[in-house]
Amino acid sequence: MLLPIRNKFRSFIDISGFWNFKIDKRKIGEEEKWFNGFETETEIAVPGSWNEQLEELGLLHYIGTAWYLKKFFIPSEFSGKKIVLRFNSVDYNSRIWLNGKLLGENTQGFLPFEFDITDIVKPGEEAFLVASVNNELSDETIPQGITTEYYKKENRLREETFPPARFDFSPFGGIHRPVIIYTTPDEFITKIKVDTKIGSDSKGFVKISCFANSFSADNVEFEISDSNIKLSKVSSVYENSANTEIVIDECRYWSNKEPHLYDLNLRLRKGEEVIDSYHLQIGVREVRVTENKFYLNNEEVFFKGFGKHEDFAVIGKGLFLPQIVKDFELLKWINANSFRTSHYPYSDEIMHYADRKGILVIDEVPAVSLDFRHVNEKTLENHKYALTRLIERDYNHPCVVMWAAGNEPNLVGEKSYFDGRGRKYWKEVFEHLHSLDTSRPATVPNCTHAGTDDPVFEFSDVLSINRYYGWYEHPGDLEFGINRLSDELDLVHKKYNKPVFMTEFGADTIQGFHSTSLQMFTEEYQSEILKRYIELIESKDYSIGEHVWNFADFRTPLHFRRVILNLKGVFSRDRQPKLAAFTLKELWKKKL
Ligand code: BDP
Repeated sequence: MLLPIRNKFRSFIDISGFWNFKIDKRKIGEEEKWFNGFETETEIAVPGSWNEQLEELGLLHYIGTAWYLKKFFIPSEFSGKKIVLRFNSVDYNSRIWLNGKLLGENTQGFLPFEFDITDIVKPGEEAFLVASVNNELSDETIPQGITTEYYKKENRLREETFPPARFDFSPFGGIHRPVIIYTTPDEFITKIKVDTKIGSDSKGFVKISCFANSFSADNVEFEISDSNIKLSKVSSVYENSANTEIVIDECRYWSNKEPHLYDLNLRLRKGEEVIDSYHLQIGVREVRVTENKFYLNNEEVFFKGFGKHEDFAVIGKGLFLPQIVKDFELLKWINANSFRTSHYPYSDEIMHYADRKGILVIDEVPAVSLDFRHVNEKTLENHKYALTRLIERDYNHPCVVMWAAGNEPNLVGEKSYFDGRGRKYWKEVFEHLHSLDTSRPATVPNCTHAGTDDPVFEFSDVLSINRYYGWYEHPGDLEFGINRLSDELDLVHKKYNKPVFMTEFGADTIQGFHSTSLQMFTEEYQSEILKRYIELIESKDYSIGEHVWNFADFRTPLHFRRVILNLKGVFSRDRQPKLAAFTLKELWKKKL
């Protein structure tokens, strides 16, 4: 599934904007055939979550179904082309109708999905699109859901949040990324896969596979260029694909220090006649891990940065371009070089921006806090499918240097995780992941409950550790917390002989709270805890990185532990720095 682009053969329109909107608490919409149109006075902006936009209608914590309707015009120029409807992401489940006809459904949030609508619409005429969107989660979905009943059954009443969630971010609902109508020629390029390696004498090796749904194309012309070079090769199409390898002498490798991108142009041809073309930017680079280091192009990398969220006031999880610019400027300002897409795939726009700005990304699938009492075959199947879809979308991004196949399994310490179920599960997940990509390492951040015997460590290439000693455990007792962590890191490295990455640590902090002694929630406490963790992490020669939790404050479900937001941000939700931001800026100036 390639990103829609405009060129001689392809075009698109973006139908984001105001859409008609109607809540369906009783789930009567399908029965009453709302897909043929419905009356409402409410409008909603797409992209954007419904929660904060329509808080005044009682939707701040709404879990359920809502309907969207948009009338739009299919441009006359789309005539004679194949026409595709693409949602860049809808959270979490959706069913889509066009002109009253059911196109299908999608159950993978945070990822794009499409429908061929050529036979349903007429260029030069209006069409109407209806989506029923539902943000309920279950044992089988990725991420998993939870209900009030479970808290009771599991005797965890004080952990119950509103709305119930297995994870610590608001389960916002809505059409979160743009909705696009795009065209391709009848015979067209469907998929491109780029693999790069670096060689001796500054050589760069670029292997490219081009897939096409073409019965009559003869060959593909592959062209790599930048302001200095232009290299091209032609390969025959055989069984709908063509492959080549292009060697770049004096190659400018992509790295966080110099994120050089080459233009890759592909031309699908009948003889000499071009029938479709596609352009993308690629970076030539290679990553690998040893037992205690992470290398990018044979140079050691130490990761400094954050776990983030897609979260902002009013727009919720909706795509908001100014925020991307701001966040990347702040990453640069604070001397960070990386982030993790905790706890789900981020927008295409963010991934491309990271390619251009040289920010290293750990790309995470939304398998957050899996509870193994409730994991079943279907959960595993959905998990693998989410990985397939993520890797398909992001494979060609040079910024993606590692996959996170999940986050904090066994968060609540269920015993069943250790009875062989956890091991069997992760074995399958990692085998699946490596069958899709052998060029990048993979990991799953581990939590305190799963501890140093976490079965996920056996399969992870990097041991990712999330710890909150000095906060959830040993609150206020930094001394004890740091010593405990030090022992644990040594133990885990010794046991598995793999590099260690501290993927989460932090403290909730209320902007403007200060004290002369170390008190939780003050800006001084956050600053101190981060400093002490960083000193410890950097004292270990097997450490490859430190990601502070979190980049910015973000909205969570209601719970007495949370003052509306998770306040572990180094920046506030509106991106103002707390004291710790200056501490990190100073500390990160020094390292590598
Ligand atoms: C970790 C989770 C993260 C939470 C964080 C916290 O990975 O999603 O937001 O704790 O509690 O367990 O702040």
